[in-house]
Amino acid sequence: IDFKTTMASVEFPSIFLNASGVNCMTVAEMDEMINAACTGGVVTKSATPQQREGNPQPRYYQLEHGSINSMGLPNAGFPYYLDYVTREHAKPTILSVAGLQMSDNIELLHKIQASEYTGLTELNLSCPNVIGKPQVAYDFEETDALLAEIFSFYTKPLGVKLPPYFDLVHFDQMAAILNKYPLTHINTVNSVGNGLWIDIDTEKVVIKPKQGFGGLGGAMILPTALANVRAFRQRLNPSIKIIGTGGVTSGKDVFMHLLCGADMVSVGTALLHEGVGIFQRLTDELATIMAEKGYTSIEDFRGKVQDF
Ligand code: RRO
Repeated sequence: IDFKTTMASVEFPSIFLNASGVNCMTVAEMDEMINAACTGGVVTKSATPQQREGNPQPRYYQLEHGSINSMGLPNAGFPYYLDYVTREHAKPTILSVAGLQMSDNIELLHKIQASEYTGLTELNLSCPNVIGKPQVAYDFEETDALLAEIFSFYTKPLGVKLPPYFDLVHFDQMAAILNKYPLTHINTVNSVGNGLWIDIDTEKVVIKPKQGFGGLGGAMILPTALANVRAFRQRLNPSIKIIGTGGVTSGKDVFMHLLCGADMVSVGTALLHEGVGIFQRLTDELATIMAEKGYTSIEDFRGKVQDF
């Protein structure tokens, strides 16, 4: 079975990507994603203008059915990631960027526009963990104004990383905004922001930053991720592709993301726990499900989830 896919004229050898933040902080980690079997390419850690250490440790904790993190955007700085994606690689790259304020986002995109890089960029509008900074994409007016300003000068392929939404009206409102702009894709969902977990022996929260509040990932967020993929696929222009992110641990989960309309699928928490070998396993499991159902191509079922 052929799992090649094209997004914004970029040809990916497989539908699988890392979720930004996992296995993509350093050149060695990004190379490992590119060189691993069955990956489509690599998404960089979200880059800020300057290098950052991030929040105090411990800032990641594995839960029974997922994870909680408040990393706080540790990254090697925008020039490091721009340099990486501008070099030749065996598979495509997606440059993830995250301004700490609106002026940063504009400045980063001006730099990409002026650079040699012609590949995909993804603007992270949904980091839940920078102390004192709300998730941009929960402010609809601000998101609209930011995209209007960006597309007044930006002509390269650009997508956005979105936080999960939980109300159908919010899907309507955000899709109406996104449909005004020539976005290549959305990536949905970022972690479910500001969850909390407690160790009952110590009676303490399990991560240090933000009094224990952090973004949830992994199996526990799969239903939220599927809902966001489907809701946006039903509302967005067909030209805006969807990277489905959230809760993937098996080929079944990938199959559900694709049924909801995902064009590509990315893996965060499960990649962190299992390593890049997970992409071969997911590919084999997906191929088995497809063979059982008589599907020979993803197009046979993509976006074709049926109502009850
Ligand atoms: O670095 C982080 O704390 C982080 C980011 Br930028 C993000 O977008 N999502 C997340 O769960 N953690």
